[in-house]
Amino acid sequence: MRNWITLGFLVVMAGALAACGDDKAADKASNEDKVLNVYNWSDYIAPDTLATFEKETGIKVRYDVYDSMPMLEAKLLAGGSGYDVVFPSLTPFLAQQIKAGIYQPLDKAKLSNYPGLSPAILKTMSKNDPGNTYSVPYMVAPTGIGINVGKVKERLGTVPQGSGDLLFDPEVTAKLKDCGISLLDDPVDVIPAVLAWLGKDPTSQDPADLQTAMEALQKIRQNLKYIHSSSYINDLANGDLCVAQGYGGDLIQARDRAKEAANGVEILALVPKEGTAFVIDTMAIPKDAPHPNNAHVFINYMMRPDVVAAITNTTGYANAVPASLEKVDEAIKSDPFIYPSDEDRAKGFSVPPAEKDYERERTRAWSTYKTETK
Ligand code: N2P
Repeated sequence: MRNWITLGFLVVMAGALAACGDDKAADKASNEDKVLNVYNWSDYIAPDTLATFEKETGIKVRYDVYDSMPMLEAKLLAGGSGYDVVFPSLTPFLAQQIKAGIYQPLDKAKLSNYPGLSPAILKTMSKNDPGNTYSVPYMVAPTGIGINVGKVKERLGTVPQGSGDLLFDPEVTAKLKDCGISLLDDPVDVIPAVLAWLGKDPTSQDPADLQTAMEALQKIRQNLKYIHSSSYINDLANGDLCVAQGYGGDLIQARDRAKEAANGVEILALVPKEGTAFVIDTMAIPKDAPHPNNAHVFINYMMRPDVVAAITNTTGYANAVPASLEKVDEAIKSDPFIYPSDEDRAKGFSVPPAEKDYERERTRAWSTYKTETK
C-alpha cells in the first residue's frame, strides 16, 4: 500500500515538474514510461533495429508480430490493444481503418525525418489517407510467386516465367501437388490474383466475380499443401514447397536462406505476368496508444536513411526513403523484383477499400474455402 502511495505521489510530482518546462514534446515525454509496444509484420526489420533504438533512446520496445492483415485488424477493431505503433497496409486496410476512426493524427513536428520520404509515395498514399494525416510509408512490395526451380522443372519440363498458372491452373497444379503449393491466408491477396489470372478486373467487387474466383479456387483446393502467410519462407528455403504465393521481400528471404544453407535449393521470385498488387505498408499510431510520444520517436527513427537501409538489406523490401539508397546493397537496388521500373510498377494494381457487404461475402467465402476438406 505504502509503495502505491509513494508511486502515486512521484507520478503527480513528475507531472507537476514537467508542466514547469516550456518544451511541449519534452513535457509529454516525461509523463510516459520509457516503454513502447510495437506490433509489426514478421520478418520485417533488421537484426539490430530494436537494440539500436533502445540504446539510443532508453525506450524499451515490446515487440509482437503478425503475419496477415486480418490478424492486425481483429486486434485493432476490438480496441484496447495496447499497441503504440502498428504497420497496416495502405489498401484496403488502413483506408478502411481510418474511416473507422481507430488512429490518431501524426504530429509531424515530432517527425524530423519526414521531409526525407518519397513525395511520389506520399502522393499515392494521400488518396487513401487525405493530407497524409494518419500514416507514413514504410515499405512497398509486390505480391509474387516463389518457385523451386529444380522441382518445378522436374515436373513441368520447364519453369514458367511468372505465370499465375503455377498457382491456379488445375492441370499445372496437379503436376506440382506432390512437391507442395501454398497460398497466402488473406482473400485480399488471393481473390485479386485469381481474377487477374482469369483475365478479369482484379479490383472488381462484383459478387459474380467473387463467385467466379471462388469456383476457380475450388478446382485447385486439393492441390494445395496449405494456406498460410509466413510458413512458406522456411518451407521454400528447405525444399518443402515448390511454389508459393508470397509477399515480395519474404520470397527474397526464402531465396537467400536457401543460398546460405547451400542445400541445393534454388528459389526464383517472380511477379505474375497477369499483373499483381503493389502494396504500401505504413506506420500508424492507434488512437488509444498508451505511449504516443514514444511512438513518434520510434516512427522518426524508422524513417532514418541508415536505419531503413539496413532493414531493406535484411528483408528484401523497398523502402520509402530515397536517401537510404546510398546504403542499400547494389544487388538489392538493381533487382527489378524489389525495385521495379516505374513502368512495371504502373502495371500493378492496388486493392480498393471494400463495401461492407462485399467484404462480409469475401470473408465468408474465404473461411469456408479454408476449412473445406481437401
Ligand atoms: C512481411 C510481410 C509484409 C508485406 N513479412 C505485406 N505487405
